[in-house]
Amino acid sequence: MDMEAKFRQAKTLIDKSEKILLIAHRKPDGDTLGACISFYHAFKKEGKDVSMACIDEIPDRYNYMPDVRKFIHEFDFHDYDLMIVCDAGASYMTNYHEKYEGIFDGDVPVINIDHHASNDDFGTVNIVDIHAASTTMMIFKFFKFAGYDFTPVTATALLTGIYNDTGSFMHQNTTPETLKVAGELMACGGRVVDVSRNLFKTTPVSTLKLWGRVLENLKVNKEGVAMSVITKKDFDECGAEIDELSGVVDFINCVPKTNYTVLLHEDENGNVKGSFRTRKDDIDLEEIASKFGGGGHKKAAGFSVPGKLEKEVRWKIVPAHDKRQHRAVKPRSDVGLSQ
Ligand SMILES: [Mn+2]
Repeated sequence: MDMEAKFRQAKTLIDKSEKILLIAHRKPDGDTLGACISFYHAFKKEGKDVSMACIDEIPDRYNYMPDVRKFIHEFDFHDYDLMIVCDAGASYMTNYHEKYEGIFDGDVPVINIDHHASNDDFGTVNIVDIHAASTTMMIFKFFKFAGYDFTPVTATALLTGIYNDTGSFMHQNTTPETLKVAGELMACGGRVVDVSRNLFKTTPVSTLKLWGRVLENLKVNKEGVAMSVITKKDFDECGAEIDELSGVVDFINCVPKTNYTVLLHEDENGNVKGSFRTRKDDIDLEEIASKFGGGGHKKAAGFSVPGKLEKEVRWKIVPAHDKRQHRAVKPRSDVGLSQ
């Protein structure tokens, strides 16, 4: 079915529903939240009774979007005429599939709007476009189809999703279309400065300290691999949580003449996690990560193995009278995996 037919089905469901619940995915990001907030304001304007739900707390950095504090965590889905799940790569990504048995069985219709290849079409209407840069890019098109207004609030929310998923227009999914849509949203009053400042330019001290450790530990080996490590002790000493590490591997994937970048870190459950990134087209990181039981994409992959990180330092004595013959005897340190 083409996109327009799906939009028509979704619009029909929305039009006949009085009480609508918008659902964001767990560990919410700018795309799922921007999607919910844009729908929330459009439906309010249509005179509907709208609620928003997310299993996890909404991070403070999204407070620039009006009504973002109205997200609820618990609900009775039977209270609603329609549920719209935004940006969830699969039904389990909401984490409500276990909490509320039968939630997606169709007693209450579900619109599933998303752009992940992993989407399992769990909705009554499934609007899934794996080529869309963000879910909010799809909602932008839906707004046009449905004739909803772009206000400064809805435009800012939609921009938030585009910014989030294109890494502020730096990832490969940045196309002439994403820039064109962003321009149009700005022209409708979308506040780019609010989005970039809160999403990309607001970092707590604990995160900066942790990232400092990542930078300090960064080394490039003979094979042209840039590698850094973060241990449980680093998290403790910086007062940082695991999720504060997110984004730093992309940040360090910038060393000239390297083949790829690896960031290893210990988690709170006794695992070592590895994240790989490359800027090269001829490197397949999915294959490298699969050697550790992981997976992902060609340019970004990862793995998780039970174990901990141990530093190996090898020392050699350099006799003072014989320096020239022992040129290569600098203390050498390597990072190894031990389980
Ligand atoms: Mn997304």
